[in-house]
Amino acid sequence: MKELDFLQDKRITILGLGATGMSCARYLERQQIPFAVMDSRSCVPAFAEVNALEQCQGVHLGGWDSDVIASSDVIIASPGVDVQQPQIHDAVAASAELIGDVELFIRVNNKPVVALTGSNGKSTVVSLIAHLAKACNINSILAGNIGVPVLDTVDDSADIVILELSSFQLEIMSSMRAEVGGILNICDDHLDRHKTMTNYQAIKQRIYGMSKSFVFNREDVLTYPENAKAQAISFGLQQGKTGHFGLVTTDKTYISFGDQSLIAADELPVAGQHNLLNCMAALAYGQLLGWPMAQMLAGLKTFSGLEHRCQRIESSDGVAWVNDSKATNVGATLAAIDGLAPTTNKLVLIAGGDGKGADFSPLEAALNDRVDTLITLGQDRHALANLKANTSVVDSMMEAVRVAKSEAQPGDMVLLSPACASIDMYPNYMARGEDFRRCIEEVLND
Ligand code: UMA
Ligand code: ADP
Repeated sequence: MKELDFLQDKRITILGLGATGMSCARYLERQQIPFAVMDSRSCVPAFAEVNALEQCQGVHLGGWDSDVIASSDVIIASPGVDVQQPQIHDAVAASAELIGDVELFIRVNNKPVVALTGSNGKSTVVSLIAHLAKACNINSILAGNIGVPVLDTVDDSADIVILELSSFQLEIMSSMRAEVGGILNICDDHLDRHKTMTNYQAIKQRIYGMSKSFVFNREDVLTYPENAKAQAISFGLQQGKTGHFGLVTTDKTYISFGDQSLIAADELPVAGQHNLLNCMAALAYGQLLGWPMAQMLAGLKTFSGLEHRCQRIESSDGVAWVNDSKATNVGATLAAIDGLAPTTNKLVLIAGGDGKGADFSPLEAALNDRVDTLITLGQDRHALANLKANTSVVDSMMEAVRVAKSEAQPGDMVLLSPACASIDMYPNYMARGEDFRRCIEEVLND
């Protein structure tokens, strides 16, 4: 680990006491560096744990304490904290240093890092990169937005750190020099926080300024890196030029590198075009890192995807019930509809939740052309229902599943792919997916 001089004798305030805030508090405790913590909520589950830490100099709950923020030398903000808030903005203007947990990690980390961002597919691709690393006998640590705060991951035997980065994390990072950095895609997301697509894209693009080589999506111009001199590998659904990944179709569809066919799509356990893109993106990382292609291709054949992402739920009624609760924006739901509609007879879609200020209109054509029945729930259910005639607007997941059951016959598919965050009804997308599974079980056993 590198020096911690930048934290010595500084007044440090951690904002947010969720997974990230607690990982920072535990880290500073291990380093014997004093800090204060703050949370907008007046009651936080981590209160007892943080209060018991020797280095914890104060726990401020129930809102921001402006005096404590104003007198901080270093502010460590959790990703969920909007750093444009006036108190934080003013403290930074008056010389406080604003960082996140990933920036702190990068400043003390000695291991090579690769980093990935994008609006959709991040967790799938970073997990795939870790899976390919294993297939190449490389020890990796997987952390970041995927749910494991970076400072909670200390593994001296690791050869490489694989970071999933959100826009919230990238916004307050500057020191990373990743071996490879990439953007999978950029679509409308988190605009309630970042306000404009231009701003959201600029924050995502920060990853290239902090990386030595790049991976980008040839078919999404918003992901193009500006620095044309760095080594870069692209991926896309069309055949790629020499040195780039794409698809070629001869007797069947293959992932290709230039004009060389590498692996047939039907040899992969994951379904849908979006997952072909995800496989290509992961291969591009491995290629830039010099990993052996034959071992990576063998690894691809044993990656079966992550929970709550286009995941089939076992049922005995002949209907394909698919849990895509992780589809928390319009782009993810479009990818799921495009990937799955061709594989089923009738498609019943359950969508809705907190739309985070997004424009739902890009869904309209897919809802009318590819979805047979639409059922909407959650805070933004009416906005979604307005896009398609005869939509069933419901008040609960149980009601959604009951309506879906009455609409679907054997050979049909019921897809939960909300295009929205879950926080209006659930603690997180996992809880929403589990509730979907529980409701299916109950309704099928009625
Ligand atoms: N809080 C405040 N004031 C605020 C906002 C939050 O006090 O204005 C407090 C909350 O009361 C709570 C704590 O901050 O006590 C929560 O912090 P947080 O929202 O940053 O959440 P963490 O538990 O630290 O989890 C974060 C990421 N959460 C967000 O970005 C919202 C997790 O990504 C990430 O896995 C984790 O760090 C580890 O790195 C989740 C996510 O939804 C999965 N990410 C978004 C996405 O994927 O679209 C970006
Ligand atoms: P993230 O971590 O970026 O949220 P995940 O891998 O968790 O991404 O996948 C979230 C959702 O995004 C999935 O449920 C799926 O519907 C959709 N998705 C996955 N890969 C892609 C992709 N390459 N392009 C568009 N959508 C995708």
